[in-house]
Amino acid sequence: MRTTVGIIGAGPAGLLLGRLLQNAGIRSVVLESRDRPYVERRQRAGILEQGTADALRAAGVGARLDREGLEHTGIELRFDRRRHRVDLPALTGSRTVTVYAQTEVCKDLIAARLADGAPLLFEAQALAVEDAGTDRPRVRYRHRGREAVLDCDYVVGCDGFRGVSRAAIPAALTRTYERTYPYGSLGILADVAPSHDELVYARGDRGFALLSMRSPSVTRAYLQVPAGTEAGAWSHEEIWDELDRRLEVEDPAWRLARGPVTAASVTPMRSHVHEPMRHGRLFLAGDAAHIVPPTGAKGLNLAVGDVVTFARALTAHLDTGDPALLDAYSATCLRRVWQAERFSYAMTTLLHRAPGATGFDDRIQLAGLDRLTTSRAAETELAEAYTGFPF
Ligand code: RFL
Ligand code: PHB
Repeated sequence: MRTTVGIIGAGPAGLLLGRLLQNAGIRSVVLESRDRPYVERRQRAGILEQGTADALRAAGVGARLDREGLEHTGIELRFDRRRHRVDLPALTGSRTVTVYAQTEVCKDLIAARLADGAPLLFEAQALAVEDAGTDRPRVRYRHRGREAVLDCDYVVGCDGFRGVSRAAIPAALTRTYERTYPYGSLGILADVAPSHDELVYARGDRGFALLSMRSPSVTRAYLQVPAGTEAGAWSHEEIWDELDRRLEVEDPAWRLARGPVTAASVTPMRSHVHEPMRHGRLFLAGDAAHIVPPTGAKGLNLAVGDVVTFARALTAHLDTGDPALLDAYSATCLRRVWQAERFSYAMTTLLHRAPGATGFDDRIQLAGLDRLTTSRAAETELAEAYTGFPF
């Protein structure tokens, strides 16, 4: 098989890239190792930055997002039994975020691609990217038990943190930067209306808790847990009890509503950046190139920024013959990536309690949070980063 752009992975990065290229009249083939139900059900991100929601609308896949997405104009910070609301549009000149699950973004993009009749192969596992440094890169893959080759003009590795594309960039040309955090994140979904109408980020003496949502009737919540914790190690009762403790405030009117937990999983927390994000005609996008801890809600949004940048650059190159934007792809993306890395790290270390944290560490965190409630400059920095850096 031959195509212009071979896309490895049908997560949000690969699927949106396929859509953007389709809109620009550029042929592509998407290879995805899993089956469609798996890709459509995998529970992950839930917060879309302003720029991400706008990019989905501009790509023509915003209709259900506009009907069902929940636009949020603030987040709440909790610490020391106090609560503080951060008013996002007041601090950023109108920017907001939208609660719309990654599962729904993927469903919308898959439906659009299939309706267009554009090639999307499920259960097609890329085995290797070959000849990335030449003008005829190829993807070797296995589909329905048979090995095949996809000949491409360009390959974009959107195959996530555990994909194969990164390995096609020679180690001698590569630098990776990594930090693993000494805790994990236990996430649950529960069939109960969210107890607050905006997201709540809480720093407790026993660790971090986050109250989020997927819809007006589904709560999503996270707890900091010791690294290596298994999801089954906590009973549902224990999870609610711990959320209750960490979200506690002076306000007697506050109550955490409990309901049946329908999913629970633990994610290790790490920061990781692979540089460069390009080698010859192979480009990396999304989690294939960088990972952030979930605290800043940046992973999905970074993936969208990368593929918007790539689609613009390739379109300009094919239209005008000028490769300048393609040549700048890695540097352009990495600037934004490092801002998101910095913000996710700052949010994580501000709100999580490390094992062995001292009284001094606690006081520094509380002073940081207190600063956010008393300085418009500090709060503006948070609001700008949370609603997203420009693409
Ligand atoms: P994905 O979504 O991992 O998709 C990669 C796809 O590639 C496929 N694949 C292959 N296909 C073919 N051949 C191979 N050899 C392949 N190897 C892998 C995989 O099956 C998969 O379908 O990467 P992508 O597209 O870069 O998207 C990144 C996002 O998924 C990720 O950054 C976010 O989910 C991170 N994240 C969050 N991001 C946010 O912006 N806001 C959030 O609120 C947020 N919350 C989260 C999160 C991630 C979480 N977990 C589980 C990691 C909450 C959690 C719990
Ligand atoms: C989520 O709803 O999954 C979510 C929200 C905010 C975050 C991380 C995850 O910071």
